[in-house]
Amino acid sequence: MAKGSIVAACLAPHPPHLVYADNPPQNEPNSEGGWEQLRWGYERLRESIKDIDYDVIVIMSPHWQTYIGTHFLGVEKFQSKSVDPIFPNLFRYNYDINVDVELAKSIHDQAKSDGLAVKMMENPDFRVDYGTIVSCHMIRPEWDKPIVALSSNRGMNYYSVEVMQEMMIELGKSTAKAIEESGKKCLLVASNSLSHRHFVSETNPPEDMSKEHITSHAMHLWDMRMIELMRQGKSQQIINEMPEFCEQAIAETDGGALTWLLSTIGIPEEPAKLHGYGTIIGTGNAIMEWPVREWEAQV
Ligand code: 2X7
Ligand code: FE2
Repeated sequence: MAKGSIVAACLAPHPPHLVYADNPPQNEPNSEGGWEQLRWGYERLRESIKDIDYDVIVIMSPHWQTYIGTHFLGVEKFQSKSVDPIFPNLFRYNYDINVDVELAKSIHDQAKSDGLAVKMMENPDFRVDYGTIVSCHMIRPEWDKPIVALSSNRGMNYYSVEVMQEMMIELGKSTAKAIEESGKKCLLVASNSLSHRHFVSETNPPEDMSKEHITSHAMHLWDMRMIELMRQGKSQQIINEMPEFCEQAIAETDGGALTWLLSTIGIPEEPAKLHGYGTIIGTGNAIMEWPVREWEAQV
């Protein structure tokens, strides 16, 4: 059997506003658009990966929070309605998700044998978090690929960003090993915003773009710094600066998804492509792609 591989890794933020603004049939509320900079960024990402053959999306979302280890969706199919707890006016989405339980179990087993705390989530009535749903929808609105979904272990809340990162770096190595042994081609996704300080009230209508901007200059500077580091291939420096970034920008990378993603693709020195950047209720969001398939073709 041929070795499995990662075709591309993506930073793919999940504010439900993006789905709301796109008006897909799965979502109940209707909008007049909005957040086009980011939605065009997702268009560019979809265009960039449209001719790539891959089997499965492997995603970690900070909105599925687990406090004892990392959990994996472990049921073949989830079908229900996801209502955003903070924005029920924007996101009431009917989802129908297929899970690659075989690959999920392989990553779980590898992580377990590498000494990490892990659990398969086998409750068929479990409600899939909106972070996973929004990022997958924006990347692949056809929903024709199965997913492997990993929870965000809140190591940072119990300990520190440093401990969280040590755990995510190990989990990334286990993920990479299991993918290679699976023989499958995977699209890897970290579902999170960058700076995460948001406004506390909503405009009317929510898609009024005359009111949308970053919450502060400091948040802007942090977002631009992180994007530049990604574009320059300085993954190790991103990991080194993560404690300050999480603390000062209240960054959503605190859930570990970006660190896990960088570790899974070997903390690359190759540059990431920026497909788009924009703010959503004041938070900073970048759509990035590490085109791993292109680096491997060069070797
Ligand atoms: O989950 C989110 C987010 N990360 C950023 C902004 C707005 C809503 O939801
Ligand atoms: Fe979020």
